[in-house]
Amino acid sequence: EIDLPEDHPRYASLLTRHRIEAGVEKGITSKQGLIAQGRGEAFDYLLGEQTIPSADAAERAAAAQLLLADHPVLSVNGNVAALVAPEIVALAAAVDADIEVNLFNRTEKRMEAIAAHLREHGADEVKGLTADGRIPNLSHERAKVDADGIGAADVVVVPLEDGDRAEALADLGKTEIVIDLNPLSRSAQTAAIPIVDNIIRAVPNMTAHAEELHGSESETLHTIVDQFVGSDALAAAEEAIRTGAQ
Ligand code: PTJ
Repeated sequence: EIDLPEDHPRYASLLTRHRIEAGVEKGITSKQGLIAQGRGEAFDYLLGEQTIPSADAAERAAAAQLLLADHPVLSVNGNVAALVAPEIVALAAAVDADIEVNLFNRTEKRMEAIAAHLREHGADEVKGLTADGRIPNLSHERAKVDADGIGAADVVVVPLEDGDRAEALADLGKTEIVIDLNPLSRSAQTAAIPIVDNIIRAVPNMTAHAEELHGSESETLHTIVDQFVGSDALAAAEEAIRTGAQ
């Protein structure tokens, strides 16, 4: 990490930018990832760079959904790896999920670099390299998944995902948890649980909720999931962005 003044008013944002830049230099993040980050930042600025109450509720519902899942998988792309590798490893441990590298702009080199980066941060097993499964209705490279990973998952967390892929995964009957700062994106609109928050805040908060909910009766977890309404959370996020109200 570089030396940033912690009292700088935009400290968190500068740190995030630096991590994405370092990700590009390390061969983890794609150049398009820089553009995606800029887009996300604009929404985060309008949200006040904070987890709004509806996002916290979504993170809690996501934790409950992951604890209820038979085979949860956390999908990791080049931006996610650069921003929150150790935090993804911690979430996977808290909810007993697989981690799978799944790229929009897939290259073997970047797949390997991301898997190595996740292992450096404590992941024992990283899926995605076998690529013996396919998501129907997507072009060849974009459709590749592991048959025993995302292919067999009942619940998938897809952060910063492209809309086409989010739709194709939902069409497969997977319960999708999407993390995306844009409440109007197709990914967020497609998700069973849309989380409109910066991934930097969302993932540790999901882990904290999972740790708190660990050991709860499945009935309690089901109630938390059922009480969460995705369309309401998206409307609340849009309202917060437009008016500053929460
Ligand atoms: O590593 P790859 O090849 O899989 O590519 C990853 C990117 C992100 C480049 C690719 O999936 C892509 O182009 O995504 P989009 O279509 O730009 O969508 C990314 C979405 O994530 C946008 O809606 C952004 O607002 C949002 N976003 C960006 N940064 C963050 C974010 N959401 C939460 N936290 C962020 N830090």
